[in-house]
Amino acid sequence: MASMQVVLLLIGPTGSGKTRFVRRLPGLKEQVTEPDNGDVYGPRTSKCQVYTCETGGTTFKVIDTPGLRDDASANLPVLREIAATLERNWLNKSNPWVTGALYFHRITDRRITGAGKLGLDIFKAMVGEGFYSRIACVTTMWDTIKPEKREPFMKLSNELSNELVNFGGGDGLVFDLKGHKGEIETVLNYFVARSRNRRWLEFEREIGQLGSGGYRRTVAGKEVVRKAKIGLCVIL
Ligand SMILES: Nc1nc2c(ncn2[C@@H]2O[C@H](COP(=O)(O)OP(=O)(O)OP(=O)(O)O)[C@@H](O)[C@H]2O)c(=O)[nH]1
Ligand SMILES: [Mg+2]
Repeated sequence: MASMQVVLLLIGPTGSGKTRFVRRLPGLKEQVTEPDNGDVYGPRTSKCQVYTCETGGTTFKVIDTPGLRDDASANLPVLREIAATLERNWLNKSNPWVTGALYFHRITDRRITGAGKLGLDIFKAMVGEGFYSRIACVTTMWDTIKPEKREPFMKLSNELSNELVNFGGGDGLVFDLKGHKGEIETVLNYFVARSRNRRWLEFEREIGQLGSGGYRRTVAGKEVVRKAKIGLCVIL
């Protein structure tokens, strides 16, 4: 039997730790060339990058994406880039490529508001209901909080889990990354069993039909345009 391939899409606000997650992948084949200058707030990844890693007999393709932004309209180029990457890397358009999706959130942001909430809404729109059993959240920055001060942050992690469950996100699994050895493998392994059957990520299915140029007409594209209009109304 051919060894199985798990393809994971990383989505989340800028600075939420997607590229750092990639850096920690076990058995990573490519080098992460982006510098990590430790600046939590500046945007860094501007192009999607597909990384390969092999662990436990499974090949993982991990798609690092540009971060989502507070300003809704700034997310359209992000969707365009993801759409183009999906289209470029597909082996066969009648078969989905992406088998799982992860939403990243910096736990130190506390509330799931602003870019966090907007990001989660875009994520929901991208994955679609049929894919809910193949998503999970990752929370980062735990190592910056003293263990005795973590309790309020645990509540936030539960809130995020409830958000996932509320929109039907499988078991609402949230991986709190605390810097422990083996925690990245745990995240990867979660998706191995879940990747067996064919399931379409909504955004991928739509791009298959519309072509990557049709990204604005996807559910996620429409959601971003709607949010951008609301944002403009609030400013006016
Ligand atoms: N201490 C600590 N720093 C982190 C953690 N996650 C991310 N960072 C740092 O925060 C900064 C932003 O992290 P990135 O991984 O580049 O964030 P990103 O989600 O890829 O951001 P974009 O590429 O803009 O979307 C980097 O300097 C990381 O080293 C974490 O869990 N702990
Ligand atoms: Mg990045």
